[in-house]
Amino acid sequence: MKPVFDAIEHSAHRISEAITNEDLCYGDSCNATGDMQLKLDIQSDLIIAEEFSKITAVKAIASEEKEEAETLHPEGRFMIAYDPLDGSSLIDVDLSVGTIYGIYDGEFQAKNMLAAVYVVHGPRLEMVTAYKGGVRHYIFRHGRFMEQETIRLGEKGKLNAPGGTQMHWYPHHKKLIEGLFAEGYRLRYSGGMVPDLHQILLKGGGLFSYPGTTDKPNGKLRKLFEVFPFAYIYETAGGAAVDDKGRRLMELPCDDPHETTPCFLGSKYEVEKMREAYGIG
Ligand code: FDP
Repeated sequence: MKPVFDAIEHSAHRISEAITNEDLCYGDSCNATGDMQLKLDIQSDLIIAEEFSKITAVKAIASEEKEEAETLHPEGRFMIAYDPLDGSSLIDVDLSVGTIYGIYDGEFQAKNMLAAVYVVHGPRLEMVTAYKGGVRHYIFRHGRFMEQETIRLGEKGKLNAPGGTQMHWYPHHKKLIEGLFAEGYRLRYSGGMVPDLHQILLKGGGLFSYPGTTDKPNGKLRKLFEVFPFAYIYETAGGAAVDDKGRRLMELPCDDPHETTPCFLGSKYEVEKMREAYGIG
């Protein structure tokens, strides 16, 4: 696994350089889910694919920017799914963005996940890994990632990050979000999944939700590229991660690489509140 983590670190550094130094310019292609694709998404994707192609232990990669998975080393062990630059529309207003990785032993199913990693491109370059039961935080300083504290979520937090268009929320979801605010939770939502979940993780807990809505019953966030890695990280940190039926996200099948699911990630207290509001026994 060490060479895989090294490749992720090299990619993070190179993507950070690209974000800092490249002109912002819109490409004329669309990604697989129809969003406009920024030039930086494409560059980040190329950087990551190039770094993984040097690692013989990496059997195949699947990118959020591509329709199909790609085989790199047929004899390799690891299958890696990644979102090269999540929240890239936030770059033109200089908010934080991130890269998300899920590392699998075997096919791309949550039950096969061995490790998950995300990188935050913010005022600083940071990385969080979940591997072998621990969630570790790293900050990039003087040319390398330096390990910080181990991360554990509290039983209950203070932050509420509610995604989705409010006019399309179902009444029970509105009740959940308003109930948390009525308990004193504070709104923290940038529109970037990586920094929004990073903030909740580092500040002790809360709830990030991206529900099914009347216009998007299956939510927006992709299981393989966004939801599974964060579910793995949150559970490893002592939190909970479920869908709108209260099922563990890590137990959901993935039938299509670009499949989405409603998701609720947080500390245990807030996820319990979600179950109550959604009428899940
Ligand atoms: P983006 O569309 O900017 O790439 O899945 C992508 C994502 O951002 C997440 O990072 C973010 O949490 C979510 O979409 C934000 O969606 P809304 O704008 O609907 O809140």
